[in-house]
Amino acid sequence: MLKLYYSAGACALASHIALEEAAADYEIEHVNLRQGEQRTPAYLAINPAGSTPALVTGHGVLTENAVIMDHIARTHPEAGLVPEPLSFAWSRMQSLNGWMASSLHPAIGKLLFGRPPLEGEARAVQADFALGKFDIVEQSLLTGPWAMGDQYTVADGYLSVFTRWARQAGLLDQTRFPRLNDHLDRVQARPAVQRVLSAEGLAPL
Ligand SMILES: N[C@@H](CCC(=O)N[C@@H](CS)C(=O)NCC(=O)O)C(=O)O
Repeated sequence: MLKLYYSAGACALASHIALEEAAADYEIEHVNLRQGEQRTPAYLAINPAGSTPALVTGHGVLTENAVIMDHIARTHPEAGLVPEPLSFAWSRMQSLNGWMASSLHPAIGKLLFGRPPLEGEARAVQADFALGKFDIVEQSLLTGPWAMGDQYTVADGYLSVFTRWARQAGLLDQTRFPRLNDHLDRVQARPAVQRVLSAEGLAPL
């Protein structure tokens, strides 16, 4: 059985959604980031990087949402959570997931969860920077109805993590981001996503 280490509402939500959408055989274990559980020797033995998610598989541990989600999707092909593996569409989805991991996540993460918290001018500059990343998705990357067009893929659950954070912080303005708001509503309406949110003690926003 697969085992996902996650922190409620954090980016591991994307991998958790992929597991549930795939109807995978899995269990979850919470890592309390606020209490520093990600830095305990027990957790560092699982993921030396001290971050969530980590997925324990029969072959070893995988980290990084983009990799974990792709592994889940390709080992559960019947769920259809990625375009045809090794097709150009599959590579385009990987481009989007890689960009979210390297660009969107750090930008919104620093704005909302930076330590120490950003204030004043520094916060305003970071807000401009992060919301500019959402502009890119809104205007160019989100072809709709799903991130990759007609097919729901793991990229949709991943994108919803960051739009949830933005909406919760009052930053996902309906006028500026109509497509992102519509997309988040559509993701949160999926039964698998609702089960995952409930399992993490969260509700659709
Ligand atoms: N690129 C990584 C990012 C992992 C990451 O930064 N996770 C955060 C939660 S969203 C974490 O566990 N941070 C640990 C900490 O704050 O010490 C992924 O997508 O898996």
